[in-house]
Amino acid sequence: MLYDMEHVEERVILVAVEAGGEIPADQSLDELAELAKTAGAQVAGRVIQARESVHPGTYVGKGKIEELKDLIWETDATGIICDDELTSAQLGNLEEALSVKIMDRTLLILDIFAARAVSGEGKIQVELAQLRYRASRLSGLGKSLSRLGGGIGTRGPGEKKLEMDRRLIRERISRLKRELKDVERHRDLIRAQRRNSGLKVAALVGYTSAGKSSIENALTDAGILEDAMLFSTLDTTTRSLMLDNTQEILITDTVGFIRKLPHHLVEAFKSTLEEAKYADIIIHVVDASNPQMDTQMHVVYETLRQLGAEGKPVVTLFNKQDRLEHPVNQRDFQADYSILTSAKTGQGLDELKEALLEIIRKDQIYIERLYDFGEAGKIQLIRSRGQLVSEEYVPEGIAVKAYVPPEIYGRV
Ligand SMILES: Nc1nc2c(ncn2[C@@H]2O[C@H](COP(=O)(O)OP(=O)(O)OP(=O)(O)O)[C@@H](O)[C@H]2O)c(=O)[nH]1
Ligand SMILES: [Mg+2]
Repeated sequence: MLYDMEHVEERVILVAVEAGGEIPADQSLDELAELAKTAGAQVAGRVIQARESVHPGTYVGKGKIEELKDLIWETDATGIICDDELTSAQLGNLEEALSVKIMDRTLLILDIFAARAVSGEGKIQVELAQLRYRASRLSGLGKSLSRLGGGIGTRGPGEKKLEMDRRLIRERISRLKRELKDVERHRDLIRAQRRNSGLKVAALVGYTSAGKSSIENALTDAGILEDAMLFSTLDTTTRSLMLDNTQEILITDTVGFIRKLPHHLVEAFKSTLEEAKYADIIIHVVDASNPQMDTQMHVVYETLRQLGAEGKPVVTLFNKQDRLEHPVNQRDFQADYSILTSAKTGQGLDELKEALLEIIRKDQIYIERLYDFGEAGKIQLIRSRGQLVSEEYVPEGIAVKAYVPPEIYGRV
C-alpha cells in the first residue's frame, strides 16, 4: 500500500527527562522541535520530567504519563516524541498507556535522513540504519507505525515504504551490507587516487546547519544545496580550490553532526563520516550566532574523536558573523586557527585561504635554487606539486624560490 506522505498531518508532544545531563532538557527540546519541524510535524506541547534517570519501563514515571494523557487529549495530539532512544519495551508500554503514535529522537533523525538521501550510497546507508533500528524494536513499533498509516517513521529512502517482516528485514540487511562494501571499496579507490595526486584534502565538519555547504559554495562555486533545514547535506562533495596562484587544495563537504547522533546511523554512515578521518586538515564550521554554540562545538570534537579523526590541524570558523549584533573576538583554544567568517558577506574567506596555505607550507621544504635552462621539467614538477613562489630568468639560468613537499624534494 502506498501513502501520500505530504498529507499526513502529525501533531506531536515532545517529552524529555531532565537527568542533569550536559545541557538542560528544555534546550534539548528546542533542538528536538527543530527536528520535528524538519520532518514535517507540528509541535503541540512539551513535557519535561525531572528524575534521576530515564524510567526503564515507560521512559517517564506514572504521574507524568497521566499528565501526558491529559495533554494529548487537550491538544488533540497524534503522537509523542521522546528525546532519547526508546527500548522496545518502553515503546510498547507507552503505546499501551497512551494510544497514540510513539516516536523517539532516533526515529526522527532517521526519517529526516531518509527524506534527504539522494545518491545510491546515501540511500543504502539510510535504509541500513533504519532497518537495524527497526529489527530490534519490531514488537514495540508494530502498532505505532500502523496507527497513522504514514508520516514519521514510515518513510524509506526515496519514499519507499519499509518492509516490516522480520525475515525480509534480515535478508535486506545482509544485501545492503554487501552493497555498502562495494561502495566502500569504490571510496577507498578514490581516496587512493587523491593521495597519488599529492593534493591535500581539507574536510568541512561541523554541527548541522552551521554553514558548511555555504562556506564550500562561497569558496568554490560548488552549487551545493544550502538550506535552513537540518541535515540538508548527506553526500560528500569534493571541489578543488586555488589558495593562491599555484597551490591547489581539495575541499570536502559532508554530513553534519548533532547531539545523540543515532549509533546505527554512525555505523551505516561510517564511510561518509570518515571523510574527516582521511583528510589532512579539518575546517570546523561553527554557527557563531547560535546560543548553543559551545555545546555544539563540544559535540563536534566528541564525534571527531569517535571517528578517529583527531590530531590533525584544525581551522575553526566562527561563521554567520553577519548575524551578530555585537561581534566579539571568538576563539577556539583546541584549534590551530580561529577565524571569524560569514559565508554570506565573504568575511574571513581570504584569511581562511591564508591559514590553509600556512598549514600546507608547514610540511613543505623551502628551496632557493638556480636551475639550468634545460631543467624546465623540474620547475614544472614544482609547479604542479608544490608552490612556486618566484621564477626569474637570469643570465646563468632560472632562479627559483619555492615550497616543495618532501616526496618530490629529492627529484628537484
Ligand atoms: N546569515 C548567514 N547565514 C548563513 C551563513 N552561512 C550559512 N547560512 C545559512 O544557514 C543555513 C544552513 O547553511 P548550510 O550551508 O546548509 O549548513 P550546513 O552546515 O551545510 O548544514 P547541513 O548540511 O544541514 O549539516 C542556510 O540557511 C544558510 O543560508 C552566514 O555566514 N550568514
Ligand atoms: Mg550542508
